[in-house]
Amino acid sequence: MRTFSSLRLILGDQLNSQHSWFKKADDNTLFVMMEVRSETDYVKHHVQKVVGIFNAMRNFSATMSEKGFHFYYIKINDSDNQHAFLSNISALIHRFQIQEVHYQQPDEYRLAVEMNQLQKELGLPVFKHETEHFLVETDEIASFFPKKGKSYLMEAFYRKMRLKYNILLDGSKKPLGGKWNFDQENRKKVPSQHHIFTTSLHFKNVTNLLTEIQTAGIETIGEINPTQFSWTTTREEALDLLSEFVDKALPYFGTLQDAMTKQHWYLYHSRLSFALNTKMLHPLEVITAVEKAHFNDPETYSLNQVEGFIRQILGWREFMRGIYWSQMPEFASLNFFNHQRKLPSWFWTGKTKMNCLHLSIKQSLSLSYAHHIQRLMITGNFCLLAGIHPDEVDDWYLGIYVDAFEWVEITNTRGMSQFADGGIVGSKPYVSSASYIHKMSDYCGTCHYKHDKKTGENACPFNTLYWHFIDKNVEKLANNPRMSMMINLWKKTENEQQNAFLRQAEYYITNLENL
Ligand code: FAD
Ligand code: DLZ
Ligand code: SF4
Repeated sequence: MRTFSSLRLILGDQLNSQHSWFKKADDNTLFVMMEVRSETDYVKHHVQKVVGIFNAMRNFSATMSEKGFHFYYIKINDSDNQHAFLSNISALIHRFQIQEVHYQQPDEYRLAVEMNQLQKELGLPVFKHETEHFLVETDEIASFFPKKGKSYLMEAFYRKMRLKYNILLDGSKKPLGGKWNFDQENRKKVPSQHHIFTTSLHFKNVTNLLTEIQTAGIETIGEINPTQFSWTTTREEALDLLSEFVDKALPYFGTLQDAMTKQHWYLYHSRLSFALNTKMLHPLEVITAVEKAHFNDPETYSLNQVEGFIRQILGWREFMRGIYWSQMPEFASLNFFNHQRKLPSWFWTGKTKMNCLHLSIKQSLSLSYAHHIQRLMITGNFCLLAGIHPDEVDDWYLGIYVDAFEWVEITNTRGMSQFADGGIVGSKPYVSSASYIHKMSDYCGTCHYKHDKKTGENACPFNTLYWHFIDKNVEKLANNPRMSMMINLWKKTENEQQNAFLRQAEYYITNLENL
């Protein structure tokens, strides 16, 4: 009977072939991966997310096995699968006479707690390791984010990270171009004559895997075309996408980063989040590829495109992880505005007359993807203005997006988008009326509602829900300097008009299902 002295567990989002565990193959170590119901069922995931993760996990196990590492892979329908990490590991310890267990720090609090129990439950030495993925080490987080409940400024964090990794700096450690941030140049709508020339989709057939998932009875949301699955599920595919992104999309990324259009679902966005979050790609290799493009050809890859992109990964992504680990578990139940409403059922069908929501939700259901501004300023903006309970909003986001893992989902959703943390992540609530959506998209033109109408029939709901939100939260937002202009404007609005706005908003709120 074959034995191994140590077992190394690899979770579905730990597909890091560059990890020091894989420097050299040895015959005493058994790497273990498993498809388990405890992970497929903690939220109802989009079907493409489950397929994507299983497909990427299987590819990883196969590639590393070819390189000589011993892998034990438990598939979803294997008869000995006990569908939980602990019980599957226990069985393997017995079977292979394992003497010690190793795991990499999980990215989710829920699993970190579970893993902390392993030693006690297994009665064997258990060792925790870094994932070697993030740019702030786990034990460095406390120095960047020392206090619970405190507000943090992403911009200050980002500058420290630029200095730490020497990114886009000149010889005297000053930011290239004399500015840390080029956001002012990055708020353009898609120009009317613009021809979109971006990355392409590369399809693969996942029909057999989908059948296995269906046979297992896993409940999912959303749609899939199994012969045209487009998410990258190997490191090679992810590297190809990165290189195509740099060639084709990066030259426009910054300028059109906030734009929304019916013409194209990802526009100049990279679609790299799934590969990054499952660790097939390292954030620094993405950042350096982008920085290098600027150094080699600063005209094509101007600073505003490149800095805008790098900030998302070196800044926002690491910032969100730092917030997550410094604020959990309390963060998961924050509800600053005490919002209590349920999500309208059309969040699972896209059947609403509000065109921006219809398009963004439909796209999310069919592709398991929406870009940042669709997530923040369409669905997120609506949920905040409509007073939806942050738990409901979190569950929806955690389930629907292929890149959704709690550390980056909850900080973006409950924090940045719902301001349920009262301002730990962001310095003001991201709310807007229809004017922002009309300015940044081509959604309003064919909408049932009129973007420039505030009251009466067909008035865009965003317009009065916005003022209703301000009115309801005047006290809560009174000390927020970034909200004072809007609060003052509201206070100066004549009573009669205020009442008309509030009546219209109340009507919409009581009829959320029918919007
Ligand atoms: P690009 O626009 O090409 O950006 C490049 C990369 O930057 C992304 O791949 C991502 O790794 C990183 N990035 C960009 N913005 C953020 C951000 N705000 N926080 C962290 N990383 C960022 N991102 C997730 O990875 N998982 C989530 O579950 C998630 N949930 C979100 C929920 C809400 C309400 C909002 C407003 C944003 C959320 N984001 C999430 C952030 C962002 O929307 C996605 O990272 C992005 O849309 C992924 O698509 P992309 O790879 O094409 O991104
Ligand atoms: C999201 C997910 C799903 C759907 N299934 C699995 C699985 O069967 N096995 C696994 O190891 N991981 C899965 N994952 C990803 C995990 O939930 C992920 O490791 C945690 O969310 C930690 O970030
Ligand atoms: Fe959305 Fe209002 Fe524009 Fe319609 S009019 S697309 S509901 S912002």
